[in-house]
Amino acid sequence: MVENKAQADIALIGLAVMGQNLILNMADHGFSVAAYNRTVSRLDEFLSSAAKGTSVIGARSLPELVAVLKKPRRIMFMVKAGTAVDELIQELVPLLEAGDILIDGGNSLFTDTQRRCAELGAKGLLYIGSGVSGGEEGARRGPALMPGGDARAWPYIKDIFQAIAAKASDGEPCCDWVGQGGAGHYVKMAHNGIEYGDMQIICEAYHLMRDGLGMSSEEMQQTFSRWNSGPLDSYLIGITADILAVKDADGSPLVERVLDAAGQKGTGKWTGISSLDLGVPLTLISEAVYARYLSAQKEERLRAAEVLKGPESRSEAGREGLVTDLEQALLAAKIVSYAQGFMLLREAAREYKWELDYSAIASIWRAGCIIRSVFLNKIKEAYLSNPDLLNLFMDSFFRETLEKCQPAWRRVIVAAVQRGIPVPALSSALSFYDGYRCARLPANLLQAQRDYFGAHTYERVDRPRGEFFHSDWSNKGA
Ligand code: 2AM
Repeated sequence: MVENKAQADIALIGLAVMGQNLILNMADHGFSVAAYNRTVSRLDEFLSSAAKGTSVIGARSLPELVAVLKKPRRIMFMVKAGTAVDELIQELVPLLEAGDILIDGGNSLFTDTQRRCAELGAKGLLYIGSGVSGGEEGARRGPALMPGGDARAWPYIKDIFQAIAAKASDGEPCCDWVGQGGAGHYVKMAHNGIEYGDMQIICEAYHLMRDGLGMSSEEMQQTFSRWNSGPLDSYLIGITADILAVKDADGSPLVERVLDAAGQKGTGKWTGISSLDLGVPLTLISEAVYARYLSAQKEERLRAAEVLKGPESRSEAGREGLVTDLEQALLAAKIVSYAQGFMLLREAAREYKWELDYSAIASIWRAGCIIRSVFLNKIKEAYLSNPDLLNLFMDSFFRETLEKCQPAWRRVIVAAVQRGIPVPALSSALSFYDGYRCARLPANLLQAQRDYFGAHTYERVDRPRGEFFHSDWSNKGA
């Protein structure tokens, strides 16, 4: 029987796997955690299995949970994003007092977090929306944490959060204060968008190797393993090598038995929507989302495959060179993806008045989360040496890497196009790079077209910006 005395450092609501693992992680670090779940049987099961023998305190009602907490109360929840969060908050609010802290660790849409932060702030409650990345394993052994919201709460949760977070190779915790309002959830959303992009370019490389170059799973497995000890060294390259090594019961590669129709939970889509809202050309991540949609149209593709013709996809000509080129193409596209991702963050910071520390964000992502990689050290360094960096492309390391990789990158795109193998992310990244470095794009013609049919006016290259002209374009040559 739990005595009615405040003893727990923090409460955690929502005992699905992520919630359970975060509790065990906190307990490992010496924090006293009170656990609650709407369906009480889940709590009992947790207390008698995974949490058995730990200091975890079970609470069977929200009043009981609130009563065992030290003040100011710290209550974290890992429940389904959306209305469940609002319902839970509604139930909790009458039980709390000014200064208490609520932390949403789910994948909430950042605009929801903005709204909740403001609403609860008006009631004197401190609201935090925190990105939690790293899946079940991360939650248990050390996730990357991206807390944002009411900054007054940060000193009260910093110790717990930084203790349970993953540690980067230099020992720094992968958790730091991100910014006001929905900044933490926004940065987590962008992380997930980048994750979509990283996964897509890896899949495109695999597609080209498998169908274009006729490589076996063993050969591809060895290739990814090799790449994992170079500049592409990352969690996602590593698990790709692992996946390619797994055999089905009959000894054939299991991955080839997996249906090629991708699922998603929506964070990549949110990232794309935000980029459209903010006017940021986030082409690689958006292509990655569209590639998932196209994959999901399996039945339609099967019918199309029977009638729509393309070139012979398999040609082993220049195979070894192309595999070497692919590594550089992946690296270049990855630079574009992160450059775009940070462009998005910069625009969001401007729009929502957040003071984002880009070096700290790259630092948080270095371990614990799905996009962890050695590459992020370079981004951290780039923003550390120049916090006002206009674009990652402008940093000498990334600029020189792109310069070095681009002949190989172009050869890969040519090889894919000639074989009719889709590489939407790898190729749109190259188009973006070529567009970004283009001093004179064809938008002059576009403006003329707009002025032609809609009298939308245009500016002139030989006059100051802000002066607008209209011409009678239909009066040919006159
Ligand atoms: P449950 O076990 O009672 O369903 C993931 O779905 C987690 O979110 C589960 O712990 C689930 O609790 C919890 N959850 C979903 N909707 C909820 C709500 N409206 N209030 C509280 N917890 C909720």
